Amino acid sequence: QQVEAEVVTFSVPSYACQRRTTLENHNTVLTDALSLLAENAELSDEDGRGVAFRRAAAVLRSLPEPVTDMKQLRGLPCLGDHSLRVIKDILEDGASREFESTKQSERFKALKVLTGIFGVGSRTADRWIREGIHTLQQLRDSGQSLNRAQQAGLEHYDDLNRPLTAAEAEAVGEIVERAVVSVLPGAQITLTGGFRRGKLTGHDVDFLITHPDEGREEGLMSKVVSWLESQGFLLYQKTTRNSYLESKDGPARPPANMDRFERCFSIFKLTMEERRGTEQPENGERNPNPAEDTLSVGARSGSQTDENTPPQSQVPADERRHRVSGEDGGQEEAKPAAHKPWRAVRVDLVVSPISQFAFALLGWTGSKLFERELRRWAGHEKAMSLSSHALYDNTQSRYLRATSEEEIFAHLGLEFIPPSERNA
Ligand code: TTP
Ligand code: MN
Ligand code: MN
Ligand code: MN
Repeated sequence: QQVEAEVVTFSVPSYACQRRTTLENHNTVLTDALSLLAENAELSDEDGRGVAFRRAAAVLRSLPEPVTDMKQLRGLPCLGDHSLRVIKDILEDGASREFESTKQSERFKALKVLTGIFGVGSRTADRWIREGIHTLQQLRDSGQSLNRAQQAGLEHYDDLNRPLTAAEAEAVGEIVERAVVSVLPGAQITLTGGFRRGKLTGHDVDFLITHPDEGREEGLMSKVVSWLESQGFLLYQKTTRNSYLESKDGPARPPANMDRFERCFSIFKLTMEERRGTEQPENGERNPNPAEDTLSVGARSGSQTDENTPPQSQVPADERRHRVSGEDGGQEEAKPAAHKPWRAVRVDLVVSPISQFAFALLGWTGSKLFERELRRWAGHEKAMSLSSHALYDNTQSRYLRATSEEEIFAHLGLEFIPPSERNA
């Protein structure tokens, strides 16, 4: 009992959207293990298990100090038997068999490599694995047909799997700003996603675009894309038009987790340019390695396949498909990446009418678990439906308006959590 009295215990609310989760993590060994098991579950189409591991990891991530003893976990939410077993193995034996064996498994490694291709989801990867394809080279040699997104993903694989820096995100932001200002003066662009949460690196850069006069944003995306294309900034783009207003069931209850904004999944070509004044070393010397120069105009991007990648089912049947040619692949790989004066960068653009802007901003800032928990809180605790478009109160049978994120949290009866504390 005395020992027990000395054990530090924690008190943590159940929903991630009730907690402040910064980037500081005192339990990385545990959260890395649970996150990998979550990823493996998600890649194996076991979403329920995936969410359970994600929630458990998020609880540990929110703790103010390292867990050293299982007793400290008493009373904590979201820790199921399976997660507790993994944590116990690590705390008491120094390692989790399940984590180690999953990480080393051929199947997991192949799923990671193949879904690391932009445009390839877990189902496609699974089909390829069943056909004996485990590596990029095997894919290239296989003659599998790839859609346009997958071709671009394979071609820019290394760039898109190399983390982006905040400076690179900023450089992309300047390009997007130039594009938006050129085609619609007065339009506003806001950084969303991980970089808005203060992450130091990311797999893509996410932007939300709007105009203070409702309706002026209509048709904006195609103009922005045309401008970017004309300036040579785009290696790939796929624009999906807004389907919110015209949908059969809308604008009644918004769907749980899909939004229907006009959006563009793209790959930018970010070129190395003169380093900007602010980033020059004090002695004014230039970085001898051009690959480390600040990218500012031309191309920058990077990312992996993610939720934003259109699911296979959404790829139009008429989309041009190409056979992978082993020879082409070989040539591509032979290119000396180190001397390439640009990099590919994944960029997501979303256009929202100003009336939905606060919801879009909240929905696109993440983290993904934070978003999921906000919707769960809204539904289970408040009888409301939250989407990136609107908040519907099922009890009052009406939409609740909001012009800021703060108002949305207030409608939901939640304390406001700033973006930097949404890193659940
Ligand atoms: P991501 O860009 O996938 O993730 P991230 O920016 O948090 O992290 P990373 O550094 O890996 O890029 O997603 C950003 C947010 O966009 C995330 O909260 C989920 C949200 N989002 C989608 O990804 N797809 C959608 O269809 C909708 C509606 C939102
Ligand atoms: Mn601390
Ligand atoms: Mn992102
Ligand atoms: Mn994104």
